[in-house]
Amino acid sequence: MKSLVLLLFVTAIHAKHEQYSGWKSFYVNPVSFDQLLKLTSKIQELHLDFVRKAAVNREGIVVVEPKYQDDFLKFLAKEKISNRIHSDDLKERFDIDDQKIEARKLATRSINGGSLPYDNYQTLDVIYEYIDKIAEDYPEIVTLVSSSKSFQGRPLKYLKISKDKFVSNKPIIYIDAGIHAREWITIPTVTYAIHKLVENVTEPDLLDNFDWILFPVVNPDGYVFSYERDRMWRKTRSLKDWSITSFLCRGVDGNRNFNFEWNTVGADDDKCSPIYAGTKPFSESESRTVGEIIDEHVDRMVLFITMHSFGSMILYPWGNNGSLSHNAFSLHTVGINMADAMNRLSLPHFPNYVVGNSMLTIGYGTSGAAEDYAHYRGVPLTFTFELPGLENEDDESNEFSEGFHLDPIYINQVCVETWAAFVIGARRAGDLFGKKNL
Ligand code: 0X9
Ligand code: ZN
Repeated sequence: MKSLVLLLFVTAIHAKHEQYSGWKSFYVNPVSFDQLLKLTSKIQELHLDFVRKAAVNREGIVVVEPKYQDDFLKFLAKEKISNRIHSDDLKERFDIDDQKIEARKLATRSINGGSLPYDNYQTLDVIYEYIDKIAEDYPEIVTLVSSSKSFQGRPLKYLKISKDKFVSNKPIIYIDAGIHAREWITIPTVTYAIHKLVENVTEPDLLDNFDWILFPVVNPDGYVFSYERDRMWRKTRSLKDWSITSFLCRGVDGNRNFNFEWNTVGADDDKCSPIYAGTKPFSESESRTVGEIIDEHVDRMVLFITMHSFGSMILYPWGNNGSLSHNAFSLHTVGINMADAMNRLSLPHFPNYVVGNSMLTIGYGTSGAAEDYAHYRGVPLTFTFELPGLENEDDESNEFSEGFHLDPIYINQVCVETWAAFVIGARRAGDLFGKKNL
């Protein structure tokens, strides 16, 4: 029976990811600023997707559709930009990833029913059922908020977790995930944090001393689209007008849409770009909802973390120009505390976390980002986490499992180590800024 199910599944998934048949991804390594500029403008010209952005002497990964592959390789040869193949066929890669999710489902079914949101990459329905159930089962401490909607009308659900319904003046910790649709590994880390705060409490001080806002799927439309239709989808799914380009190129990069230095650097005016900033700041209800939470709670919010992947990094402001905020010392030391906590629990083949200014650490500037907006509004500690991706695994079938599709067998590991970072981050934030509103 099991093998029949698997056979049916394998047949079904072969029809999936068809649009990526023949697509390849390449490592590219510019060694001078001139090469980097030329590479960036070529990528913009062809509307290619930088899966990982290159910097001078830092290898990036670019996805190239079949019709541009010759052109792109000729360009790299002409400019003498060193490169090597990363994945030979994206569709094949994604099919293997799907099989891993299914295998994980089978493996976890007998243990926990196979539908825990922090045990596998689950459908939005499974994740939302979990959020609803937690709110239902723990009404004393959990309040579900779902008043705003995504572009396609899905509720944007977040949980307020508090021992006294947010009435006292406790410092607030905010954590979100899934603003970038394809960064699936981010979502389990936040549902796991909910589990640890409510269902399996091992650090009771965290609820005694803080109120929490946990928003596991900021961009549900994008998540569903990347789950069902296009694994590489990053943006929201909004339509700007009724023009053909609007239909062909939907969505806005949620992390370019915040009202901080909006659309000034590392963002694009072009609707078809993966880093399109939108028509105006907060044009997207998804980023606007995050902005509203920040604005409403800024007086008490001491720690703001937005989860992304990948690269094993903890980033802090300012991401638009690499300058440091007045609070850089605290940002850096708390960042190091969190990275240490994760590195200590990490697996030998996981990269170590690095901590630093967003722009200087990722090697490119970006504007309109959540982390910068929250800090600009007055939250003292704001971070972007780039969760781990594995690149150099010996197992050949894993060559593309880095990045957005970390093998589901590692989800639990990432959740556990990330939770350790949240714990120390919260406690340090409490020590440093817990009295800011009193
Ligand atoms: O580019 C981004 O939005 C983030 N990286 S990702 O690969 N997940 O897309 C990093 C944003 C950090 N930027 C600022 N804080 N400005
Ligand atoms: Zn991201």
